[in-house]
Amino acid sequence: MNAPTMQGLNINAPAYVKNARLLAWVADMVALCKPNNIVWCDGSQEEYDRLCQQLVDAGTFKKLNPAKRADSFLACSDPSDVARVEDRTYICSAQKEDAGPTNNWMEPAAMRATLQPLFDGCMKGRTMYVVPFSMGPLGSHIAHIGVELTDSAYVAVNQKLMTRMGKAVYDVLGVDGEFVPCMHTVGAPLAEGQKDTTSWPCNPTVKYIVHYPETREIWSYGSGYGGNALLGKKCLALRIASNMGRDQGWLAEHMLILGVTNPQGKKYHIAAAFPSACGKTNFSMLVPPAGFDGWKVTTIGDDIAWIKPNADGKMYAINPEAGYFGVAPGTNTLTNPNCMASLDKNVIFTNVALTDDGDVWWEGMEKDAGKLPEHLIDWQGKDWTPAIAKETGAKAAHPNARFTVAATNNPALDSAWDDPAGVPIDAFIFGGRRSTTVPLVTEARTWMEGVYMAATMGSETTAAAFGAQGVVRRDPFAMLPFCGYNMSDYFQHWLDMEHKLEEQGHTLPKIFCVNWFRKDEAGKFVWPGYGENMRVLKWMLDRIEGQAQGQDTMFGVAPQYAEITWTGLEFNEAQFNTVTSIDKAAWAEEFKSHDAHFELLSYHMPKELIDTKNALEQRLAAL
Ligand code: OXD
Ligand code: MN
Repeated sequence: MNAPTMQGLNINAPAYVKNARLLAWVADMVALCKPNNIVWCDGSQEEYDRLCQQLVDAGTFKKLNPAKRADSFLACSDPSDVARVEDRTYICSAQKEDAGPTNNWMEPAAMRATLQPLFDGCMKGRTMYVVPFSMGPLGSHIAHIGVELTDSAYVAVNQKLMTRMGKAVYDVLGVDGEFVPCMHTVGAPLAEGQKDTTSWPCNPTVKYIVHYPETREIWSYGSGYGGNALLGKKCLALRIASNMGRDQGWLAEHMLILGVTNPQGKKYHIAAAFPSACGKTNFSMLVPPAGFDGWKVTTIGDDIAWIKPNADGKMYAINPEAGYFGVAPGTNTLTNPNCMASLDKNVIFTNVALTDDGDVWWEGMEKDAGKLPEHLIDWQGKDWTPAIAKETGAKAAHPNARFTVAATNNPALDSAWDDPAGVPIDAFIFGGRRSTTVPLVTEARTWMEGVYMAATMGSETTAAAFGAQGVVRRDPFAMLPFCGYNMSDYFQHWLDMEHKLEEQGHTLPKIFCVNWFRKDEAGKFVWPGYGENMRVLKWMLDRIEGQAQGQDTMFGVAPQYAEITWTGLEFNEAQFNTVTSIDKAAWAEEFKSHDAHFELLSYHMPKELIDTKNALEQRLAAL
């Protein structure tokens, strides 16, 4: 099809697309964006293969050596387009207060007026892909549908791996079903006859990631990377869904979901929130260590959970996604063997390095090989050798380099991962990256205390993600960049959940706070982490079963040394104290910093959280 046809507004919808609102919206967006062509994605393997080949022909994808990595590709982005752009991300609620102080805001009409000229003709010379997807198992009462219109074939193929994408979505959508419209453009229109001069078109200077919470719309301009462009993930499944959850009485959370089965065959489900770059994928694929024969950990999700109360008195969670968009650097068979096994075939890699034999490489893989490779092509297409790296500090892979892979590649995938009913949650875990202060694990004495722990959670920034290193960034519930409304109202939503659910006879999940990252005076991590986190997980299950007494501390109930299963690990009581002790002076400073955090969030801050802080401070004073 060519330009005149599109201008004639024949959108060529397949007969099986019957949703009137969808058809009208696509017609409007074609009129606005003026693509040369429209492709209605059906989600088939044939279509995936065709689009991947097209991306190879365009130079966006490099096909990897099939003997090393079957059916896999490497894409390298524009160096200006390598991560989510939080400073360009907006929640455009009607009232500024409803976006809150942690979100960028612009009045909706003003934002629409800003975006209109940018989207006008933004797809000239390009194809518009119509990408229908279900966040969550198709037809699940917890799931929601989105439709992304994008001018990026890279986005279309990533969405095939990351979501339940394709024709079957239209059956669920029917004639009048609801969907979230997700508009995406790389923001690089081509003039008549002009060809791309780059294999990663994007707009190097203008980027907008915009959410209208009241009308549940997403408009993304200028970036082709990750959460900026794969709009089902952070934009729909967190920012828009958190609004839906608030209005409809459920939770949309930045949480992994795992199953853990004990040797007697009893299974538990845990949902755990950690800020970006704190090892969520590793924890969700944990391999139990020595001393845990007969234990099994299985993955339901690695990043996002949608959790709804159920009539049986439990909260049920689904993973709205169907794949993993994980950070590659640091991943190896020591840190995450299940993940490495997931990456054998059918993977899209972005911004990792290319080996001379057509495979991929990233920092951390030398731990498996026992040595660095002699030569690579780095993510920017330059030669890389250990000598160059030593001299210039150049990284072969970008620190935010990613793999996109379907969940079904994961050898530890939970058998219920795609169950439309979801899985019942026994406990929530909240954890940040803190080299001091926050202990290895404590259990909140009450729901309120758990909400306090989550609301004040912080993480030390890593150079890779946020610039300055080692600064504590408060990241409440690990939702700072993802909560689609005022953060204090979100705290209130969590607090209200307790009362509503108790009235309905619910047993609420326990809440735990963890910190795998405490360091000793020499600056070395004390807790071994990774698979060894199983020891902490087991203590939590013992608490659920009433089999561990714990000990009361200022910040919740902590394990006694003897309550942790130490078989297979040398970790003495002194080391245990290093990761569990409560430093009075450090905590006094910590509470001051909670004050500043609550001050920032003072509009609608629940009074109960301030009272909880005062009560904890009194406990500290009494130490
Ligand atoms: C992610 C993130 O990519 O949290 O999951 O940044
Ligand atoms: Mn995440």
